[in-house]
Amino acid sequence: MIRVDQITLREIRLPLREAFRISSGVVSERRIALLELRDATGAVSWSECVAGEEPNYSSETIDTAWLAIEAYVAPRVLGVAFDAPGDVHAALERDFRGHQMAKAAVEMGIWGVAAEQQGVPLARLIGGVRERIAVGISLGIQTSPQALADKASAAVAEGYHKVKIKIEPGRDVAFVRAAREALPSAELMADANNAYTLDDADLLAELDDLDLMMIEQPLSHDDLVRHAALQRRLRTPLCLDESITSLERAQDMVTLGAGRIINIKPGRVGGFAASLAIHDYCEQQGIPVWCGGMLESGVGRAYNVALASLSNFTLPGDVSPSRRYWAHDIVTPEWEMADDGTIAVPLHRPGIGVDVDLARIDALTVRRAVLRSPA
Ligand code: OSB
Ligand code: MG
Repeated sequence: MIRVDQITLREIRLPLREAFRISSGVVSERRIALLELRDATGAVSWSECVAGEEPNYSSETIDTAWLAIEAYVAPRVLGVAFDAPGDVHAALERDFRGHQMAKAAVEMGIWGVAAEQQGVPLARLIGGVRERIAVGISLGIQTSPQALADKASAAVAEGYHKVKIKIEPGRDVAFVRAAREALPSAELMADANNAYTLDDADLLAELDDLDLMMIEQPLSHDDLVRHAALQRRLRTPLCLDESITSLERAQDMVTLGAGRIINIKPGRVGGFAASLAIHDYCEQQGIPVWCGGMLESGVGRAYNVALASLSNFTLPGDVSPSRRYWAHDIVTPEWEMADDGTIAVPLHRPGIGVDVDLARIDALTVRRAVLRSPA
């Protein structure tokens, strides 16, 4: 049984070490919503909302998520006894459309609290089987093909198992080709964040010659049908990110042939229960999955690392170590990548596996709200 009685919401501002540019926008400082959840037994866990400042990835932003959590999500869980954390997702979906990132922040936090309460590592609670996870890097759009090739080469030298290259019209084939020429045998992929249409199929087909692991979400953020048409034209597997917002959309992808790989971001699908369901479905269907990232702080990263320890996460995730993003992370220990390009799943302690640096978080906090169960 689990009953959360208090959620403290905070917004912090955390500057990225370098600006991150994708086809739909650029971010240089993350505005991050953090949640501190406390249950009736006194167990505490932290979670993170991955919504960005602008609605360029999905319709959610940190500001819509803040409102949704305060007004709609928290009231559905505060003071409510759930048999298990896996029951929260259904309670948040009933007559409540959208706001997946807001829901996920609370739902995942409840998984974190459950792990604390039961005295088990989060990865064990959800059935993780790996002790270490393979790490990939996501490189933002660079100013020139050479700059990209240099960054990609440095990443491979550091041990990264996969290099994801952000592309957009005008910065695509020549850029990816430069990386491929610099790294003939590296695992490379491209991510377009919806920057193309089916009219660009000939251009995207040129990427087929560059031996990519996959091309991620080239077409519209909510599209499946056109991706299916494009997949029929390409040898390279398509991977869907933005379009997969639920188990049902994953099933639709398979039914339509809209892609052959899924990037699971728990924030995008409403949390861990939906992530687990998509993972299990994909495993049955022979669809590999990997864990995507949303430039999370060390708190959100803890959940991604736990998720990526499940058996069908067979491809390297966008789960870079803390120092890739931040001068100083907000957790101790920081997330570190070993020379072999892996991160250890924290299995030696209960909960999410890291401590938050509360003094630092207090210093970074720009707003705060304490939400409690009705008396
Ligand atoms: O499309 O995967 C994406 C970051 C923000 C929004 C969308 C995406 C990304 C990334 C970052 O690729 C991956 C990471 O967190 O390292
Ligand atoms: Mg993506």
